This record gives sequence, C-alpha cells and structure tokens, in this order.
Amino acid sequence: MKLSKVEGTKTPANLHRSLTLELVRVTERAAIAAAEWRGKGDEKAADDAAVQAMKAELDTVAISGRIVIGEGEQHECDDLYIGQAVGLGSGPEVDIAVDPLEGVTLCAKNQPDSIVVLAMAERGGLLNVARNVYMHKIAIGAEYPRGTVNIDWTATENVNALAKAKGVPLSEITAIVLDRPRHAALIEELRGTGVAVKLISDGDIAGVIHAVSTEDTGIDIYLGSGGAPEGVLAAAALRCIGGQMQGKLILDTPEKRARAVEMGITDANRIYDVTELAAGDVLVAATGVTDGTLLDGIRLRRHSVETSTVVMRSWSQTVRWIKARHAR
Ligand code: VTB
Ligand code: MG
Ligand code: MG
Repeated sequence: MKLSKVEGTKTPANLHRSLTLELVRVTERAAIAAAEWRGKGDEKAADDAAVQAMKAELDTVAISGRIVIGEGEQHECDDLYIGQAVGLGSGPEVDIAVDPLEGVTLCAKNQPDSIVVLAMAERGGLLNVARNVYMHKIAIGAEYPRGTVNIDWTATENVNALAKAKGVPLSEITAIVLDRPRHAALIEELRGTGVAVKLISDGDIAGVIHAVSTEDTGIDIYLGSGGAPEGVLAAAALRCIGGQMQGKLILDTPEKRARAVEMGITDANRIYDVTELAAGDVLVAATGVTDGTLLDGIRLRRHSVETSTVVMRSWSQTVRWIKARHAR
C-alpha cells in the first residue's frame, strides 16, 4: 500500500488516536467469528457470526456510537442496523460505517480477500447510504493531477486520459472491474481500447484500494458500479492512504430515492469525491478473514488464533499493520 500525503484533507484530530486500537479489537473479533464459517458454503451464518461479534465488541468501546452504514434497516436485521446506538454510551459522539463481512461469498467459498471493515468518523462525517443502494465508482492513484479522470466520461476517455497522464501506452494500463453481467459492455469497451481488465468476483473495497496503490498492485484504475456502502468505506480508507475517487449513487427506484432523501441526500445526481463521502477525522480498520492481497486471513494454531489487521488514521495518515496472537 503506497503512502502519499492526502492534500487538503487535514482536519483537526477530533478522534483520539487510542481509538484505533479499540477498532482493531472490533474487526479482529468479527473476523475470528466469521473465519469459523470459511468454506462452509453458508453465507448467512458467516455474516451473522461477524455481525454478532462486531456488535458485542463495539459495545465495550467508550464511545457514543451510531451506525450510519450498516447491515440494513432496523426492521430487516437484529444488529448493526442503520441508526442503532453502539458503544458504552460514554465518550465521543461518533458515526460508524460497517461491512462486518465484506465478500460473504468469498468467505463461504474460502476464496481470497474476504475482510471485515469498519470506519469511524466524527458525527456527520460519512455519507449516509442504505444497504441496497449501488454506486458508480472511479478511482485512481493520488499521483495524478486532479481532474485526470471523471465519472461522467466514457471508459475510453478515462483510460486514454490516464494513460496520457501516466506516460504509457494503453496496453500498459490495467483496470479492475467487478465481474458482473451489468459490466459486460464496460469490459468489452475497456478491452477494445487495449487495456488489461482484472476481474474480481466480489470485494470492491479492496478493489478500490488496489487501484490507488498501483506500484504494489499493477492496477491503475477502478471502474464500474458496486455497493454504495462499500464506496463510502473505500473513500474513508483513501482519506488515510491517499488516492482519488468519485462516486455517484444509483437511485433507480422511488423507494431508494425516498429513503435517500430521508437520509439527507437532496441531489440524486451529485458526484461525490473522497472528502465528500468521508469528511473530517476518520479512522478505518480492516481484518482479513480469508488470505488475500490486502491482508492475511485468520490463522488457526493449536493454542492460538492469529489475526492480520490494517488500521489507518486520516489525521496523521498513519497506516499500521497489526499481527496479533490471541489465546484460544
Ligand atoms: C458489491 C460490491 C461488494 O458485493 O456490493 C457486490 O461493492 C454486490 O454486487 O464488494 P452484486 O449485487 O452485483 O452482486 C460485493 O462484491 C461484496 O459485498
Ligand atoms: Mg455485508
Ligand atoms: Mg460488502
């Protein structure tokens, strides 16, 4: 993961730095719980295990937390629903976005890159989006001038502009795209330009992070649509590690539009950049469930469990990789 100063995003350190370690405990515990369901083919059981463990551990943290991006609406799920209060109820008022098991299918199939992700921000810092909303996303590294790509341009225009900015032929550009029927035309268009397309079956938080970490991954750009919650979580990570992203919500039904209005979204066609998706002081933690390109998965040893976590802080732009051994 490449570190580059995120320009213009320096905000006061309103979230105490010791909260980072608290978040590590939360994602570690959820990942350990989900790991029991790796390769068992039961997505719901894996997700439920992660949710329960995450909620239980979050409730030990001295915060007045509020879930703003969660598992769903209050009537749809028992825990980590939008609006649910979490934490001890003492301490700072914070907003929390979670994907307790990002890539449930990957976990159920024991395939790479299933992770537990949580972001914490000052109250009001995170764009509030419902679980069922999708987002068009585009992401590139921090090293390019602002405005190099644009979500409203065609894929062809974007990869041409990127190749020019990078000073390489199109054949040396790699785009990462979620492998979905809805992306068939996008993939065809990209291949037509001569760029390489890396298809992922799930997990586009990792996909966006890979796209901004070109030196490590060889991936230059993320394109396509995925979950809006994952878009906000990815943006929170980019606040800490650098990288450019634009997102546009896909509010394609009257119900989604009405819910978005309730959640404070007045312009359905707005293009959000990183600091508009995740503003102010932000902390992000992610723990690997299955071995992946971002993080190692949970390792079960005879008397212990090993976890691999990354925790980031926007104020200092520190990124820590924490390997932990837990007795069992
Ligand atoms: C997207 C993507 C996620 O699920 O939400 C995807 O952002 C769902 O897309 O990373 P489909 O409904 O087309 O399957 C993930 O891949 C995993 O949550
Ligand atoms: Mg989920
Ligand atoms: Mg997800």
